[in-house]
Amino acid sequence: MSKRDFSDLTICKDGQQMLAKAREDGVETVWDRKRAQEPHCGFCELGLSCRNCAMGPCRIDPFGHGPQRGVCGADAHVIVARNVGRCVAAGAAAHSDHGRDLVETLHAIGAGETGDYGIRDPEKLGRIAEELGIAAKGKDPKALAQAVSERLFEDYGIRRESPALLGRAPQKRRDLWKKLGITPRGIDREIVEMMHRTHMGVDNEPVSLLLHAARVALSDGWAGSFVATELSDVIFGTPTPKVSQVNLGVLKEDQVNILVHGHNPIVSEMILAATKDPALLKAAKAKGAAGINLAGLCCTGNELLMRQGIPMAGNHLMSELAIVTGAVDLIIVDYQCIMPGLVTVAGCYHTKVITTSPKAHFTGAEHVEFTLQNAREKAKQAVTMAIEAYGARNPARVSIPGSPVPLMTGFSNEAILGALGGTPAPLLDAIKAGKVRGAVGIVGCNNPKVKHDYANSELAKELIKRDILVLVTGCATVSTGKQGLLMPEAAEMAGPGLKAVCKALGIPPVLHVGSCVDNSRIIHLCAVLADALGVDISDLPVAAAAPEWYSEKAVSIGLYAVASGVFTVLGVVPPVLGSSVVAGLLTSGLEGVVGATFAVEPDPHKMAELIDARIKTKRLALGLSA
Ligand code: BF8
Ligand code: SF4
Repeated sequence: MSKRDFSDLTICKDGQQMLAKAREDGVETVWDRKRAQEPHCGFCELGLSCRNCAMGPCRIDPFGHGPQRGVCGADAHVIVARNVGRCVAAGAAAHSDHGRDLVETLHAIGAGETGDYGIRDPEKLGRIAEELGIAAKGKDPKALAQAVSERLFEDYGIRRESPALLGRAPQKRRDLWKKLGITPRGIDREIVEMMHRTHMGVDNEPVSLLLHAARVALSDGWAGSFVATELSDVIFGTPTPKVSQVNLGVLKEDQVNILVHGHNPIVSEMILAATKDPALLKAAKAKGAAGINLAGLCCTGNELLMRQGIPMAGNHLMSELAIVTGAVDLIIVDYQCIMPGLVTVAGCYHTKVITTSPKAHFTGAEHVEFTLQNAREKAKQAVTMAIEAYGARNPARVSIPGSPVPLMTGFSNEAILGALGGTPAPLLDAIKAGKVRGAVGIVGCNNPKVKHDYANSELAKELIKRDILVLVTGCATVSTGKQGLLMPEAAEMAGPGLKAVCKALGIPPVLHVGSCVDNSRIIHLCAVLADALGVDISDLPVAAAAPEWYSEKAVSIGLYAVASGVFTVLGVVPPVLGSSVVAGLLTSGLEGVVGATFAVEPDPHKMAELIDARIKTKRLALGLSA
């Protein structure tokens, strides 16, 4: 592949340079492996293959010439719906199990079982306690931590009518869920029930399967992810606006470079603390390094960026390329979205890979297990390993591309409402006046099937031009941040209304609201706006988009957005086209059931048109100008 071709793979200059270096260094990347897989299996792409039991595996012939039923008799619709169900269950499990780790952390703080973690936002803890019916006034934060965590533990398993924070959804929406029988009960319960239903011979009706998938997804969005977000704020601090930097240029040639990768701030926050340890800084200097530099990848990077302003080296598809710089001494991971290929790439350089979670071991990586009791000490051990690895760095193989781009971050709902004077009224006024015509969450990933960062950033540019405020989470943050869209100066790229609002508030037209579990912040904000207007979420001029999605978590997010009433556009076709019933329900039938659907559109410009049309319809229905 010539150098020029790399611009077909990614729009990022730092990415293109590192792809060229990977080629020179003989390193295989995700794009090479994707090519080796092509053509992908056509049955699987349509969702028409099943390996749920040992009478199979089975596949349905989409052209009608071959078998139309699996060995058990399941037809295309059942097979596709079961596959969607399992996909949502896996995504919801990932978010929610991450949330569970934070409940356990909060509980350990309350019980005095960890000296390494504490409560940085006791005020938010008090607010959540009151919301859960626990009197907070005058209570010791540790006692509150215990009471709140006990209640949130119950969201996972014990039979309850609904999760603790579901009351945040508008009453109309909750009534609808109740009517449809999809109010989530326990998080674990919904996920287990999906695994049960998709076992051979249980739920064999696609509509029933999809409704339960919605229930599972709602238990993610309004419970599992919500818990992860809210407790991360309590333990590590609620984000406030600040400026940081993004792209591979945040790596430093003369310093020990450590990357945190994965999702849970429980690990990355401890690494951050260890990088400031005077003894370790001294040790780094003794090795000839000017300091210890920490940067983030993917969602744990987002967590540190939002709260601590730690720079981002890149997103999902940049994780291997970061190592190709030859400047990364240590990459420390917890779980989710960490490609196993990372270990192989690291093996081509001096880079150490450390795994930390008992749930996520990688062959070829060193395992340093973090617990709530040893995290501080293990973080120091990891940083010491990074300093040692720095000594083995080969300067001749180091190439750090580009210079970092500034970005503004930290827009928690508290910060957004704070900037508006403590009430959503000014935002609603701007929406009513048509200055801000609507809001769209651009969420999620990169996928090597899509030109890296192109769809995420192009969609954001198109939307802000149309006076539509954009909120970003997850890997879309880095995509848009690298294009300069997360700085207040980007207001110049927005339409006249949005530009004026951004200038008045000193904010960018694309707001960074966090990691993927923080999409719960977006649906919460939707609920606040809907309540203030006295309408349901499905009446709002809002939408969601996942232009470059790849993960099962993204499917769960998309489905809880839709089930909450938010029109959601996907840029990558999900494996459902093998069933007209499932595809039809997801892209049109759900409208009459939950007031929103999915759409699939790979072209970001057409995607913007679809979203714009939706926003127009919703604005007119509210009696506002288009
Ligand atoms: O949870 S955006 S590639 S890193 S799945 Fe993964 Fe997608 Fe990135 Fe975070 Ni979210
Ligand atoms: Fe085949 Fe049915 Fe078994 Fe699936 S569950 S592998 S369709 S026999």
